[in-house]
Amino acid sequence: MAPAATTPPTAPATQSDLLKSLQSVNVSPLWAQMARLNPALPNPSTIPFKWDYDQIRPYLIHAGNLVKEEQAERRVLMLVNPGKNAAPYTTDTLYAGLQLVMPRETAPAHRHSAFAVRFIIEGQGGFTAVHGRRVAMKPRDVLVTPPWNWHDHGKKGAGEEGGDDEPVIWLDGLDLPEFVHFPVHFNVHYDKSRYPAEDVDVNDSPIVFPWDQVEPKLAAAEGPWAAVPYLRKDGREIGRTIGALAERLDANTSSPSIRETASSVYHIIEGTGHSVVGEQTIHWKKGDTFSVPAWHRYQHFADSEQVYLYRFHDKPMLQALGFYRVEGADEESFADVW
Ligand code: GTQ
Repeated sequence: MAPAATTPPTAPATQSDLLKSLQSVNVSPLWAQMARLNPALPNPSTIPFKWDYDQIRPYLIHAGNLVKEEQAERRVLMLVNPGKNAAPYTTDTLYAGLQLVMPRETAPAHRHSAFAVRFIIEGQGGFTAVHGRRVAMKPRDVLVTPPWNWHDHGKKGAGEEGGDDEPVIWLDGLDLPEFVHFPVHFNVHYDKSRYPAEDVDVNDSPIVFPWDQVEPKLAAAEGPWAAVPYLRKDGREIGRTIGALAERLDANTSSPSIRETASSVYHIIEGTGHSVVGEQTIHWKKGDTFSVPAWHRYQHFADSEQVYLYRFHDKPMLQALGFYRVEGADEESFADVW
């Protein structure tokens, strides 16, 4: 059958008539939204912000008493950036949360597309089992959970070797905001709370980055500021989306000032000081966590004692996509990130 003849539109007399008629054929003029879609500068919605550990910790403990781990699946207080006012945004591309496991609990086994990197803040006798290999979670160590690996977390109680009555608390870093754009996230529950696992020494595990190996590297590095990346044995970043570093900043010194398209979440391992992030000055101390949105110039300043910082960022993802830029560099390059 021949297609039905369409009535040719009458020519609109004005731009405003044109705009009105475009809706009827489900198109929209780019020229009306060019500045929004092709902005002159990166324009993240999140803001520089600090989460105060001493303020948040009591609520985490209350949650530990009121919300059972099986009920929660993961007992986490998510660090919600006030610029977005919604999870999972700690920066526009990074999610952070404070996770708590009580003695003798199990955060049940699951696996998902998202990548996780965890910095252990406090507590003895914590452990995580990743795809059948159980490793200890010691304060200041960093552990990763690669995508699609079964994982459950636990904590030994009083009377168990290495356990006590205190909780274990760590900072989770995940690439959850990416799955808002790529709605391809799967989370599968294992049919038992623990995936069968054997104990593995942290020094023999590719997913653990013990602090006692990182600290000597920071000490050996020259200068008042040093950064040591967490890398896999073959030199690759810990994740395809997320990378992480430990930084040392000597007393009364400052880090280089940088403005880049990567965003970061910083956590204070040790010491006090402040950071200038964009227009804001953020004062911090041990346990605090703060956000550095994309294209906000940032620099850290130590008070009168040495500082250790932990940082995770989205640079691997931006570099893979060709979106990484630092202000003042690569101005003349031709398609080198293509
Ligand atoms: O430990 O598996 O903070 O799945 C958010 C989602 C932690 C985890 C989070 C998760 C986990």
